[in-house]
Amino acid sequence: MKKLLLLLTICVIVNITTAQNPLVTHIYTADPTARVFDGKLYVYPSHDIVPPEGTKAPRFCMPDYHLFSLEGGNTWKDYGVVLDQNEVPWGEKNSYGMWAPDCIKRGDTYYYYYPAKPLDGSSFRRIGVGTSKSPTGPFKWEKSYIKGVSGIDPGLLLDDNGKAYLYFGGGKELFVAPLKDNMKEIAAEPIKVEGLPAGYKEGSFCFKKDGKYYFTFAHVFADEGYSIGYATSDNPLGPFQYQGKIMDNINNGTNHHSVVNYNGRWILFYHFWQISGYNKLRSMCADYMEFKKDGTIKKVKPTMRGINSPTFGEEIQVDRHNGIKGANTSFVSGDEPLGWMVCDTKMMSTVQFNSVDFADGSATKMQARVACGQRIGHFEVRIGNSKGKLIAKFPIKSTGGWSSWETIETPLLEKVTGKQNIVVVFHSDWGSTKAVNLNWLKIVK
Ligand code: FUB
Repeated sequence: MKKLLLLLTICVIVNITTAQNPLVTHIYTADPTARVFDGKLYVYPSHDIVPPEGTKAPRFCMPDYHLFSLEGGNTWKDYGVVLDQNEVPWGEKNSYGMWAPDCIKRGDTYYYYYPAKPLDGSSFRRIGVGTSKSPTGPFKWEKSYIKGVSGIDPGLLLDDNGKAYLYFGGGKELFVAPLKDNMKEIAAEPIKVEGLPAGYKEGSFCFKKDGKYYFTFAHVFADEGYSIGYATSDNPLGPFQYQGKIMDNINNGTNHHSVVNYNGRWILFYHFWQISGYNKLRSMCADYMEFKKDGTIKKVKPTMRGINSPTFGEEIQVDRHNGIKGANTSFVSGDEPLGWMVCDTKMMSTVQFNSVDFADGSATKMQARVACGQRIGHFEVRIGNSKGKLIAKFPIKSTGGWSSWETIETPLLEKVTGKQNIVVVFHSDWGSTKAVNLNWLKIVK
């Protein structure tokens, strides 16, 4: 754990990152609100940190917000800090309480909503807003919080008729209030979101599909940890009808989420704590979500593979696989950036990774990031399955040890176009338990 935390501290200076699930590994990110603005996918998460030495840390230690956009098919760009806790005009300094935010576009203005601990002590959290002409800021922060709103987890809905709604709260009840056109004041007193089941609730996120409002929320049933539930209505103010779960409890802890339609597919963003092993140091993830014909939502099972579709020059993190046989995955050893690798590879071990984007077929080479302490064997990359078309063959050579990493390169043996599932097949001596450690693959022009 200590080593991981150290690596994260070192890696925080890197502002471009590639990963499947979790989406980024250079900092901890939680409560991801995903939005598509002008066809581009952005994520507005909160930011967990290891409490600085000497800090009387709150339960969650959250000092600021970063924001991200998806560049290419697999690269998440980190724009750095958009708001620091000590820049909140009405906030208590060093409260480390910058919980789940949201951002929405109305007209040509972006509105960023965030909760913070108010200096006036009037509430556990108030909700503030900032405006910008760009989805990535800089935002101009309003001097005061939104009057009449007290609580956490702002979730915004902009309806087709231009009316906006602010959902918020955490506790037995959740609330909604219509916003004025200025988006900085409520147009009416908040009301309870009616029709939700009993139990602790938070993380409101409402979206509209086929004329129906889907109100989603993190929910704690008495006999179970956090799940993600949803309820539907014909009216953004409710009452709603509870429909069931979108995601089961995935290991006791919060499950703040959002839903977005990107490139024609629905995606559920959520968080988990697979890097730190600790549920106050979370990492944002995403998986595809599907609707049944009757408009209900199929439960989403969290995957390692996630949603990305790496293309030229982007890392194909094969350890975030769609299927593995005869091999394992573990944290990368040595001086590599934080992440996982495929290890314990043996004769005929395979690992499958779906949806690599070969685009127009202009890739000519494939690279592999490997560490190896022996000299026997090779590994192949095939299309579709372990007997599919062979597109690359990498000889196995010692790199000086199982934690000494090198990038090796081989020509692509076939022209491949479009999105393809690839399978890596390892060859070594029968009986040998380690052929090569594989961190990532890359297709290059
Ligand atoms: O991240 C801090 C809080 O935990 C969020 O505001 C809640 O939704 C939960 O995820």
